[in-house]
Amino acid sequence: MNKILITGSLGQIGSELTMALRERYGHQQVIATDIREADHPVVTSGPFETLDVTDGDAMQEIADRYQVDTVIHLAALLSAKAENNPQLAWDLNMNGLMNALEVARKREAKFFTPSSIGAFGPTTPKDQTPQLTVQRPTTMYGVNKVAGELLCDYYFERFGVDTRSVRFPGLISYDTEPGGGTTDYAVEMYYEALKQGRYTSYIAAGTYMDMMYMPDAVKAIIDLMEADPARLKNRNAYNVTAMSAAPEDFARAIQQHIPAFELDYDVDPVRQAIADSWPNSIDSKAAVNEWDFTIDYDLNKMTEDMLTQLKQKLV
Ligand code: AKB
Repeated sequence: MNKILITGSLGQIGSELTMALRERYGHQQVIATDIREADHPVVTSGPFETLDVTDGDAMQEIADRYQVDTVIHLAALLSAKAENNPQLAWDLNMNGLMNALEVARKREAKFFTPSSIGAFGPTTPKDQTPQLTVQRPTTMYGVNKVAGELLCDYYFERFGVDTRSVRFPGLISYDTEPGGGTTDYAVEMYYEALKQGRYTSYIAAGTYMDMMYMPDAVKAIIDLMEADPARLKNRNAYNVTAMSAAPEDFARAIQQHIPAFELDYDVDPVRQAIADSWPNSIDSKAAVNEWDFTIDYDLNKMTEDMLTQLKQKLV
């Protein structure tokens, strides 16, 4: 990876991945793009271009101008927003992905895009969901993710594009808030614990989903992209997880630092239905076996770091 193009670089993953890749490969080597500009080091610490990923010609022009050899495609609409506007989700998530794959094909570039636990559905085994299993999601986001996994496999088999992907769980981070996901409640809980000392969850008690702290997610992307291709059998996309947790588990972890913190519930039927259709916990053995996937943060270690970082951010 010498010249890396990132789409959605100001989003939740992109804002941290861009900075980590610039530290690792050099600031001029990572070309950040997003549909908007923002007051963020991603825009000022290296090359930045505005890009709407549904404009394939514009993406190709930027990739050619910078002579990129790696494409990391992150721009996407998350699950709850996609459910509110399924037509827009299809356009952005599928045509954006197709454009990014075409750029990778024409430039003979390496390719990464994230899939999600949203690629599973109600008929998937719920606990320790295997790498290879039933994938019949009931959300537009899930349909996009399964189609995306298949499209990435197709580009690898048909055109030899070196496509790689992981099925991310809910990602928890303090730099950039997620927008429009089902697992966002966990991030909101940390913010509200510090701001208000309380949080009202739109996801019901007892709803388990996989989660991961952003430093582990960034490490997973870099480790997978640097992995020996000869070891990669599953490619698109590997199950990865750090914990399986319900709202009350986050509350208990927060209460160890803020004893008066209170959690109550006002369940949103749309996002609850999405959460109920996803696994309780997934099995990441294939990622461990094929590219040595590891994590550094469990729920308690993540909670301690999140609260420390957010306290500094919120003063
Ligand atoms: C979402 O909730 O939509 C995302 C995801 C799990 O893919 N965080």
